[in-house]
Amino acid sequence: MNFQQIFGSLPEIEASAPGRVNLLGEHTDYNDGFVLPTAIPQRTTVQIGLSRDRDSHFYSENLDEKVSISGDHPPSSFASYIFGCIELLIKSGYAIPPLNLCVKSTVPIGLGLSSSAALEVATLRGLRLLFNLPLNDVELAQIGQQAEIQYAGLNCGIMDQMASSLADTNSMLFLDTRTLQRQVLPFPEGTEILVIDSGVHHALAKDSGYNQRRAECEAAAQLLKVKALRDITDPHAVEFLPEPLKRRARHVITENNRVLEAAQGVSAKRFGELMNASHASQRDDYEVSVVAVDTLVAILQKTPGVFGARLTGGGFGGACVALIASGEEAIATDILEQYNHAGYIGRILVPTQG
Ligand code: GAF
Repeated sequence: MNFQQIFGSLPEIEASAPGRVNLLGEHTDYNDGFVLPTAIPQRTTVQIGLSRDRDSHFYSENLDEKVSISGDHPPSSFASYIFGCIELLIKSGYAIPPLNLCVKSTVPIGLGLSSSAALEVATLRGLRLLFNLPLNDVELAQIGQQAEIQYAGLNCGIMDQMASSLADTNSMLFLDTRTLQRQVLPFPEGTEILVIDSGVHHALAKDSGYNQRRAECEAAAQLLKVKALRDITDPHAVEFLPEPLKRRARHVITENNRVLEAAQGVSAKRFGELMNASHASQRDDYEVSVVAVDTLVAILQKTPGVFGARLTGGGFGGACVALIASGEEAIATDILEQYNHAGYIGRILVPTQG
């Protein structure tokens, strides 16, 4: 079903935003640190029109689910992200009337590729267009992040919304999440990215280990007497912390250092080494990987043509990103076969198939 079939009229506007894959800098954004994502070709599209009654109605083509909102009662599921964006705009003083909104997406859900940020940014772009709102791309990202925190319960950083709002698929967005200063950087020479779904999906919000990791980082920063872990650059400075805070803090510090090194413009070989080290740190110090993902990453890392590979996104399952030699995408078939022999079913997400 499309907008017209669901709402009986044509939409006034359409807007879209991409998912992202993070190449380096995991779990650093809520520590005021550095990240290096790029946009992926998969996008979320929203179509919006004015509601004919006093309620807003949101329809997801992917889920074939319609949610109606009366008053300011918060919904759950996909509608919470849209509702959150609209509520935050209303609270900022913008007059947003009841709406009909239809969403469809090619960004896979629960794989660490920012399906929720793509929905937030697409929604906010649509509302900016429809109501001529004086908001820039950074402000859109900030509102999207708040929608996620306040209405979806994930105490996230700002990487995903900034990447969805500002990144493109041809370059990396080097972002300082404290100052929001950013630089568009080329991929290492002679490389492209490969993203593979591990087949193990996650749900990050609310009760997952994600919010717990963030709380552990904040506790570590407090014991280290700094505003955020970004303010520590020497991993030895955390030796006195109790476990697991020591390992959590060590991951964040070494991960920030890896992003800063990569952003200097290193060779493909060195970039790959930094990705491999990032995976080990996520697995051993931050404990956000799972066996299936470790298996896929190990296969990727020993495949000729792959410079480096790691878990990407929030973790606890999801997708793996690899930096590979340009033109070598065919290696993915063999990688999937090996992964299959190990008992899992993977799927190539980037480059997009067909
Ligand atoms: C999720 C969050 F939404 C981001 O803010 C970031 O913390 C990421 O996990 C981990 O790097 O995608």
